[in-house]
Amino acid sequence: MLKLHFAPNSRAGRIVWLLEELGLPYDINKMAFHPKDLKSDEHRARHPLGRVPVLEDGGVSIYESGAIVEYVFAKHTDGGLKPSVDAPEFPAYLQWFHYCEGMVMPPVNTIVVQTVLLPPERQNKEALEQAQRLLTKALQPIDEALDGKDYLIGEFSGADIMLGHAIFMSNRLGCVNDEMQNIKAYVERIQARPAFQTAITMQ
Ligand SMILES: N[C@@H](CCC(=O)N[C@@H](CS)C(=O)NCC(=O)O)C(=O)O
Repeated sequence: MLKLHFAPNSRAGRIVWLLEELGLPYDINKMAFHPKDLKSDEHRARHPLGRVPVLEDGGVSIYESGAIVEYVFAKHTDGGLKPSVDAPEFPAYLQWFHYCEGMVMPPVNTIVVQTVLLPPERQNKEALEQAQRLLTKALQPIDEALDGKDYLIGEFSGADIMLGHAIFMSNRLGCVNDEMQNIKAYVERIQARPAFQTAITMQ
């Protein structure tokens, strides 16, 4: 049985969403988003930085949300929610899948640190504003790519589980401006998916 190590309001939600979309059974270890759980010796043995998500599968233990999504597709599905290598959508699938952690999450991380995690006296207005500008720029091409499409490559795919989750987070942080109409509609579409609702309400 797959076992997901989880904390609420984190990237672990991507893996709940994935497993729910695929209808795969799994056990879940719910931890608090707090150093007492995440930085415990027990959890550091699973992830050296004490982060989530981590997935265990028999003798396998794997971290990095994108790697976990690809692992689950390869090991537990017949192709998964991804186009075949020969499909015209395949390059776009790869691009948006990796754009998530590569381009969108770095400024999102800074914004979370500068608004939620640091006490007010240690927050840096310049760092925050720079990250907000960077995120707005990084979201622009996604808004364009979604023009006339329900999901990033047309059909719902693993790229939506990665980048859609990051965009949902960005929107919740108030970083999707009203001109990005395609992204706004995309967030609504994602939020209407039952598997996403299960993931995002899990505590
Ligand atoms: N690139 C990693 C990032 C993992 C990560 O930073 N997870 C955050 C939650 S979203 C975490 O565990 N933070 C706890 C901490 O920094 O102490 C992934 O995609 O899995």
